[in-house]
Amino acid sequence: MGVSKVLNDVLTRASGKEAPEHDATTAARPATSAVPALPVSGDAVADLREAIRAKLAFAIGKSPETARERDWFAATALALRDRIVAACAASNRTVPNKRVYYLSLEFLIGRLLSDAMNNLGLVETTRAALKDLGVDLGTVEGAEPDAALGNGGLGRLAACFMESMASIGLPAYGYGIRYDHGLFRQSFENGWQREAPETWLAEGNPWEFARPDATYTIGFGGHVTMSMVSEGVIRRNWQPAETVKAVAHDVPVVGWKGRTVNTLRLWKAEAEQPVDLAQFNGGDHVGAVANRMRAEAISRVLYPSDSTSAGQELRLRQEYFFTSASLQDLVRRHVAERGDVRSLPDHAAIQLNDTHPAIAVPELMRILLEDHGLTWDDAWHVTTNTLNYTNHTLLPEALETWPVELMERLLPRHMQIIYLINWMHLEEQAKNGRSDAAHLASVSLIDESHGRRVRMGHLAFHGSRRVNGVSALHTELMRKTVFADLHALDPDKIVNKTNGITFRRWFHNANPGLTRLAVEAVGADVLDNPELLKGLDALAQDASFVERYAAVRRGRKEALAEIIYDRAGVSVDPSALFDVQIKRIHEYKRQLLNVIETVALYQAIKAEPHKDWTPRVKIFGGKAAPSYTQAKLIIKLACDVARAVNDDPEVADRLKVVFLPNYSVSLAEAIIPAADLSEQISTAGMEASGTGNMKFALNGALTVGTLDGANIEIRDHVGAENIFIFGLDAAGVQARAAEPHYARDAIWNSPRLAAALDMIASGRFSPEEPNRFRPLTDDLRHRDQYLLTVDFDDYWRAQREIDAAWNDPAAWWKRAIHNTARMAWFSSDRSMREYAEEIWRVRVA
Ligand code: 26W
Repeated sequence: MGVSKVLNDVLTRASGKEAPEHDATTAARPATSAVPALPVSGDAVADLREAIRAKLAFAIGKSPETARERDWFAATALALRDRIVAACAASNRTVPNKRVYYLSLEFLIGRLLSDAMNNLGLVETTRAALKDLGVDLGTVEGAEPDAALGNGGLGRLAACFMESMASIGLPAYGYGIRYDHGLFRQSFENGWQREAPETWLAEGNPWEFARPDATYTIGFGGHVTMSMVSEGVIRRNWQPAETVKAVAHDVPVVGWKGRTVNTLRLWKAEAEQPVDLAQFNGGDHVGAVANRMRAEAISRVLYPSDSTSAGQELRLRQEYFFTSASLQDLVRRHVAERGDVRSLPDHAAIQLNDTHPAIAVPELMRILLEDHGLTWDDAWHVTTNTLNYTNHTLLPEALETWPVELMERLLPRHMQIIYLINWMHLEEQAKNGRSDAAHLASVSLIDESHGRRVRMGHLAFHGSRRVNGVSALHTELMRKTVFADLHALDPDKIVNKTNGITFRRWFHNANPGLTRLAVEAVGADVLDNPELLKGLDALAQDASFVERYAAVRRGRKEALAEIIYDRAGVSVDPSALFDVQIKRIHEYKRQLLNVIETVALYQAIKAEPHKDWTPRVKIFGGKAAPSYTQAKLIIKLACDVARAVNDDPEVADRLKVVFLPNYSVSLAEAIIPAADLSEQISTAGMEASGTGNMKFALNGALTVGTLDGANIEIRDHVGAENIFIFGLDAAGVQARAAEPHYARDAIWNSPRLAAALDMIASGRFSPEEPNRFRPLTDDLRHRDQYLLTVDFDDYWRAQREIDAAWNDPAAWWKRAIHNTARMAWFSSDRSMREYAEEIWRVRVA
């Protein structure tokens, strides 16, 4: 791949005004327009045009006259996939010395077309080829459904890591589940969240290759037999009662400049027998496929809850299904290439994305013991030198535990192995003189305190060589809280790896205008090396640069205003301050704090309607887990407040409130470049890292945030004068939470907060059901687990400071530019290099 070609391509694309285009269900990508395009080779355009035409005819079976947008998308994707395969053949010529295997139950990928075009340097070529065919690239991009195979932060991180590994040339496989239905589609019915199934595969997936030759058998249930293999040596063998097939589906992941193509291998569950013919012939047509339905249920839907463990049998089946298939696959590859399974740690590093694949510990042991005949000690050595575990949350309700009884029934052999691992682990404690009951109870893999349950975090920790947190603060809290006792036994095991984001998606593709500006200012090498963004610091007060920076933002705000009008029916003024909170709805993320501040601001405007208020648009987006009643009520409150505020003529354009439905990766790509203010307001100590915070700051939004997760490191990088920090820090939260009546006292001391709560509780926003929001206000008055009341006044102070800052545009843009200039460290390329060096011990070119 010619480097200059890729640069030309990005340079051309990253220019000009973006016009929004979108279909009804997903956000469109910004399309460039009216740009004096750099010349793209006529041959390349003609070649691609003919390739797309051929795909449309021979793979889709459509003519240009009958093709729908979706058909053009599929034809374009197929034509580009051919190029990826060609690059892949080039990059896979030699067996790498060591591979990374990233096991994750979630990959929140979003759309792939712009990623693929950008990394292949074919955006302008594709645009020109489609134009020849009378088709607009932006429209084709808008026809791609999001691959929403994840809930939120953890799944999106896995997607960023996959792209970065390919871009820095790290040989890697991602392993996950090919869900038929990704994260549910959200709509609002009178402001109440409604969920509908998501159907991204309804018309197939042009990016994937089905690999029926890579199929494994996954067992469930049954019993364990014993046999004497030689004098005194007993081997145990699992005889599952039920088996399911895992069939590989590969999605190629092409890195920057097409250098490396890695594979995301997603497993689909299939029945061994598609139909019971005897039953069918006997007339029981439904019963004949019951077994098949039961097997296929495993890869049917993504569990829509992040941060609370569902604890259901189907979830455990999903976890074991994909973990076992992945381990069988990688062990088979290793043995085929290297002959001896004992050298696995030298050639493979496995990363467990949270505890969802923690069953890998006993499963790898089982494979090594039963299928490869290793001794226990050898198997344990291989396992604990190959596995690593990333923790993404310390919230107690999110820490996975499984009832021993369920594990014994579903995975009897694994339960035996876990007992043995635990027995040796506890024996070791006794040998070291630590046999006191409290210590043993704390480090045991089995929690005996409320029924007997397997602690998956402890299991993953004990079976791993390295365990990491995802921000400096989070890692520190891991050492001090949940894993304190395990940490003391092995103080080098926990390491920090602060999260990152891929700049290709979240800067170059999502914000081509700003990228073009950066390229013009500091040179095209910035596309390869984001550290060069530092050069923008010097331009933060250069009037002409500031003007262009502000113009790019203005263009994106106008585009977002159209989306807001289309989807929420609210008309907003692009010159107002766009204040954005987009993320999963969860009490600890404190969307409710933002809504209550909105109500207080509404009251203040009503009290002094002639004051010079800073015009604001409050933009919310995010999904609530379907069973999370309180989160759904917070959405309803935001919608009810929005209705009241937006309809109040006295408020007019000074305050608008919008809840955009069906938040997604592609919608985020449209919102983030248009944001002026980024809300990162979780209770300190509760957000492990956050990654949205990084996307906003990179794109030049200023952050209002607590000293939580990676916000702390963002402040360290952008400078305290370029971020608005408020509220208690993690230590302050811990201290205050121990005080009795902290919420009552905080409300008593804040007339503004009291008045806002009273207004909500009075039914002012829900006249048809005055007590609707009492569960929210009562909870704040009596419990307030997330210390919203305690932080309210300082949040209000910070927001008014922001109002004032907005009224000094030169100072505002200076801060924004410093944000963009100083965020390079948060590239996921940096995260992946750190993992490679310090966890995986694999060399990166
Ligand atoms: C078992 C149910 C369940 C499902 C998902 C529990 C917990 C999870 C995830 C660990 C929740 C999650 O997405 N955590 C987020 O991970 C991001 C990537 O590291 C962080 O940036 C976020 O702060 C963290 O909340």
